[in-house]
Amino acid sequence: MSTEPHQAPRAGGADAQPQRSEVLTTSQGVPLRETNKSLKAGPRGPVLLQDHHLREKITHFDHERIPERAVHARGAGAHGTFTGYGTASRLTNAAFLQKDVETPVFVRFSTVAGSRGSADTVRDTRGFATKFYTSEGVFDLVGNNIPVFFIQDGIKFPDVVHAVKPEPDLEIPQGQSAHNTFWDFVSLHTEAQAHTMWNMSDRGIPRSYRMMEGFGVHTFRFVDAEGESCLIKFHWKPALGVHSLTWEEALMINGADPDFHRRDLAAAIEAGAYPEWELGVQVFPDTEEQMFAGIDLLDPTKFVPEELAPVEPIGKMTLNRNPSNYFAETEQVAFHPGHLVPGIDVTNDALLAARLFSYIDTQITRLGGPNFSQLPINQPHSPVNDMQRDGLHQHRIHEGKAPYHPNSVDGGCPFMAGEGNDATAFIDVPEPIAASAKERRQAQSFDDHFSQARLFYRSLTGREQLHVQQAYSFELGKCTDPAIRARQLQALANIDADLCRGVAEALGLEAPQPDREVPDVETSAALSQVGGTWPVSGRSVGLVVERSTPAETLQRLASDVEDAGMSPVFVAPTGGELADGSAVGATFLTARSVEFDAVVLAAAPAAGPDAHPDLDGKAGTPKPGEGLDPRLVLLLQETYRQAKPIALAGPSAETFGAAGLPADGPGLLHCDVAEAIGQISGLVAQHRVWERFDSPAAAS
Ligand code: HDD
Repeated sequence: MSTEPHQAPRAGGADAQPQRSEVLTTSQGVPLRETNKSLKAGPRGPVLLQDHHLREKITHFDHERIPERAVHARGAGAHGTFTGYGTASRLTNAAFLQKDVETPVFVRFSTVAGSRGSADTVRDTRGFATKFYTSEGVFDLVGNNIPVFFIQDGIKFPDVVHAVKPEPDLEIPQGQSAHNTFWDFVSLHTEAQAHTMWNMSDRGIPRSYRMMEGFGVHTFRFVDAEGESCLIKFHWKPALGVHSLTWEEALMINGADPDFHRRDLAAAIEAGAYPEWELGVQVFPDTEEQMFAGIDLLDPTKFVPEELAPVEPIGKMTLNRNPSNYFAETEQVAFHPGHLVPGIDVTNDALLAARLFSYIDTQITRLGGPNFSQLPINQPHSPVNDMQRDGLHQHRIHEGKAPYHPNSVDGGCPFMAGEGNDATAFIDVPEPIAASAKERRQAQSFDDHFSQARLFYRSLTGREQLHVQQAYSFELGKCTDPAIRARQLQALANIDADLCRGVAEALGLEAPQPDREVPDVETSAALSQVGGTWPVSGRSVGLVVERSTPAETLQRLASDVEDAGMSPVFVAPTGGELADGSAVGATFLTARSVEFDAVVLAAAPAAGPDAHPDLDGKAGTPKPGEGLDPRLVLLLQETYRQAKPIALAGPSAETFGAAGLPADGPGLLHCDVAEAIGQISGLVAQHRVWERFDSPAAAS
């Protein structure tokens, strides 16, 4: 079964409008003879107002930009398919979750704080929003890569966003939380501490959108055909595992390739390494208390450890097509947590309530009116038969005379679901509302702001904990207000004494004592990213070669990398053609270590006259023809520092020493061309050579 597009002109489909070979016209379809010169009174005379083409062209250009999203402005999207496993059938009658039902999807990943042109690898939460074009209408799952949120009530959203966005006087810093106002807010408003802890961990700097989990955050409801309901939390699990950059990599990438995540997603899809996630749910009984294991399921600053409620897989998503036009698709896509389908309903989470209002409201400004769901990327693939009429940018030509219900003028059309037809309708769960006084107050079960931050921190390995400590030290080191630092240290003292001590030491301050009792926690092994092996699909391998590298070596290495599902990039001292006719993918000047998950040397070029002088000071200054090219030394040292595997497939084992690396360092291989990629991919599957971090020349 599949949900075919209905009535919508599909981006990239037959109605797409590429640059065509036909005659250039005005917007009114009038053919043009000239578009490069304006109409003037003589070749050097003034431009004439009557030049309609000039005015039309410039006017359209003047209005090409729309307001960027207030949050999540920077993003990347992709099309794909979701297939239901049928395992959710016992819990919900949502059609797209039934067995083998295929549903088209569009996903937009994003950072939260930065503006549309900001860098991809800043420390931040990532958005993970999925639009399912189901046979029963659009369902949007608008989640993040972190399962908890900063605030418990949507009325605080403008506050947290104003605090993290650039400070308003100078609009500094861009896409960063390392500044006074952010830490001022989270230290005063301690319910933000759990989310902040996740941000300071490696989850805040993902290796790739393809390697992130996604979370619906709120508790939702599933409802079956009999009206039985249960509470659920949505989880996306990436097939490639959850992996992160090191902080040093993130900083370097921000300069070397600010589009790193966007490029990585598109390149993997282009190479056929289609990213995949399994959708799963944690299931809880829909009791009156809506509590589970002492956790208030309506508190979005809390998550439920998987050890207490396992994630049950209910379907799989594959992203297999890049957008053909960024603006039309990725920019104009409009998500909304209120876009629900029969079988899925909301709960009384106060954060969700504000979202149900906010998203439709924001689209009206951003997309210029109430008809944004008529944009191709937002159109449901199921029939739309609403009674909304007119408004800015109305694209439909509605027929009939009676867009109201009930009516007799148009024969009573359209009818309600169930009135002589078999359409399934959205049913609101008839949840009893307890009689209570109106009040601006939070339940007591929302009061504990620290134990889940502690739970997360204590579940990490020592290496990951060190990263957290370094991240807090960096961010608070950028805070210039001593009172804010002191207040945040107090919050850390309540979370974990060792963490607090480490950060205090880095800041040159005294570690405070806890100022309250925080309930102790069971740790959750599922939260650590270290350990395990994962598919290497779409990983990038730098193959260092030179013009003289034999064609068979080039071909063997490239085909072995591709056969392993990874992407080869030939890196050579200069650009041009290689012995097998293929092109150099990156030169020593343009390539940077952070672009590769592993490096294999088929050659070890010596310093040449083209060595970049700026790098000579850093990497030694061999004379031309003597010693390794200093740019190669830099590439190898950085790759080593970031604990990524390096193989010598040709050059002698002394090459490691010549690059200043310990010959017996972990993850340094010396092998035949025929074995190199097999050995390398075994190490890439672990994401990093973790034991390398314990050796002196490595970063942490
Ligand atoms: Fe939000 C965008 C995720 C709370 C108001 N949000 C937005 C996007 C994601 C999230 C992924 C980008 C969608 C896209 O790619 O177009 N937001 C979340 C999550 C939240 C959350 C997981 C908490 C669990 N958001 C939240 C609250 C409010 C908003 C409490 C307001 C009361 N969010 C917005 C917004 C945005 C948005 C301002 C900006 C652009 C848009 O909606 O379409 O309305």
